[in-house]
Amino acid sequence: MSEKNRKLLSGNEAVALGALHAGCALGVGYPGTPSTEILETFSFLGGNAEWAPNEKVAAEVALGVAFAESSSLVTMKHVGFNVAQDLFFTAAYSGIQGAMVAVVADDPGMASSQNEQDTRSLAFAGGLPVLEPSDSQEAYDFTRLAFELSRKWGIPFILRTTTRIAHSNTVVEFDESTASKPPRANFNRDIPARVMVPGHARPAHLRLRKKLADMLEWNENSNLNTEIDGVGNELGIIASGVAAHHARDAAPDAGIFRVGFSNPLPVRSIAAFAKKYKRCIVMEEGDPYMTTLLKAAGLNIEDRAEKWRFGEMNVDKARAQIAGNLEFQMPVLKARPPQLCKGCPHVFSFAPLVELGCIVAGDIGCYTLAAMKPISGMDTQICMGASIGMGLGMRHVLPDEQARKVVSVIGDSTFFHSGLTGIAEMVYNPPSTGHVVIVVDNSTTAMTGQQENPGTGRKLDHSPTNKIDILAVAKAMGIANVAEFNPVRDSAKFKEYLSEKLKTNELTLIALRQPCLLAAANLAKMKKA
Ligand SMILES: Cc1ncc(C[n+]2csc(CCOP(=O)(O)OP(=O)(O)O)c2C)c(N)n1
Ligand code: SF4
Repeated sequence: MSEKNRKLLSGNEAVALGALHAGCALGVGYPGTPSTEILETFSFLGGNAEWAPNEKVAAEVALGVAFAESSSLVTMKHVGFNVAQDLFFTAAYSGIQGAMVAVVADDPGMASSQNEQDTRSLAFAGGLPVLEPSDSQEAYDFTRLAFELSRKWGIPFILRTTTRIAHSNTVVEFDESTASKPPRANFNRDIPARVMVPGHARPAHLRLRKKLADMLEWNENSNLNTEIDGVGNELGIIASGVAAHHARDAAPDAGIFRVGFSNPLPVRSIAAFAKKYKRCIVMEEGDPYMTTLLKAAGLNIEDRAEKWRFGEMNVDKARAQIAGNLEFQMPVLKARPPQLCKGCPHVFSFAPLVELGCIVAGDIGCYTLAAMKPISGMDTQICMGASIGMGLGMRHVLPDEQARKVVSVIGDSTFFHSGLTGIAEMVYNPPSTGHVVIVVDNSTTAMTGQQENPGTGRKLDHSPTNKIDILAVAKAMGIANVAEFNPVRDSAKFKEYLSEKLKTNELTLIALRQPCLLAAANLAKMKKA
């Protein structure tokens, strides 16, 4: 192996390289920590990559590529998988003619997310096969394999990573001479396979279950799952992802069964492993996914205490689980609470809302930090795009005086992600007191590291493209009043306009436009170029 084929890569970089070498024709996704760097790296390495407005659209584009016999990568964070779920559950039925790999990055411990759901549980419900790499080498190898297996079985494959896998650097060995070119695309008409009306979907569901059964047989003998013999027969640990390495460090003498292909779970092989040990436990980040399935299959493994489902895994936690030490506490890092940057335009956008005593139905982005002290200017935040619907719900039921104080605040990227349908609801079912939506447009997707979006007029690689005008869209959809202010320079004018519109029963959308401070220099450079 030559030196140039060994690189220190993060899991995300390894996935990007794996996709490139697998001959991926198009990478598409929506940013979200800890998955964002995958597509950026894929593009940097020369791959064809694009940001979609949201994860569902990204998955739709990727499915189109796979229907056309080519190969696609789609990336998202765990909550993005919820957005795309409608497509995935039925794409598992229809199957594909090419290859489609979805990388879904989970965030156990919620370093930068609103929940810590486990993608494996959702994939299991949808009948979607899951691979789980445990380091960057496996992130590279499993990505390449996922493309092969997806094409072999004719189904989208999920590559589930977690924060440590995505962001830790480990050595990756690869052989560039084995890299494939993107396959030639072709479309063959097969209406019953791809038009999922009930008459076609019923046999498609049977086909999916048969495919999963066949895949399970294949997985029982696959080398994606590895077994390390223990010293003696006291303890056996069944583990996946990064937890497998922590298990090995915490109990070097234990036997380890590392699961790399976790849906369909190779229960028979695991049962044979478990039989060799007096005591068997399961170590996994997130839900007791494997624990539940293995116990349901009658394996003699220990119950996993509820405590171990919260947060990330590390060696100390692995030791505590082995010892059954329920008193164990993960050390709390003394970090400064997150704050908006000094001089951030969002600070200026929220000041008038606080002064006017608004009830703010908020959304997700840098501006969510306006909920923190000293601004304390946001009252709700649940998931992307929810600000508009939640604001409307409150307007519908609150007494007149309170209803007139409700505004929805949403960022520019979030507006295109899932705010447009909220606007449709607002026009279709307007509250009797009207409503006001404020789009805090800082010309970028700041929270995840300054990605482009359909409102910036630039593509993923920052080259120019069509730009969607938020005010024109709102006007075209039927919002009576649209206006634009600079929140820093026109603060007084904005406040006056807002307070006037809150008194009417009309629908209003206000765009507050001032670039993110951190992005300003880049934006100026791109404008000049
Ligand atoms: C479904 C989903 N996808 C992705 C994310 C990650 N994420 C949170 S906010 C955000 C976009 C923020 O951009 P914008 O609305 O423009 O606000 P800004 O951060 O620029 O203020 C993203 C991608 C998420 N929380 N949920
Ligand atoms: S990154 Fe930009 S949008 Fe986010 S807090 Fe800093 S200045 Fe504001």
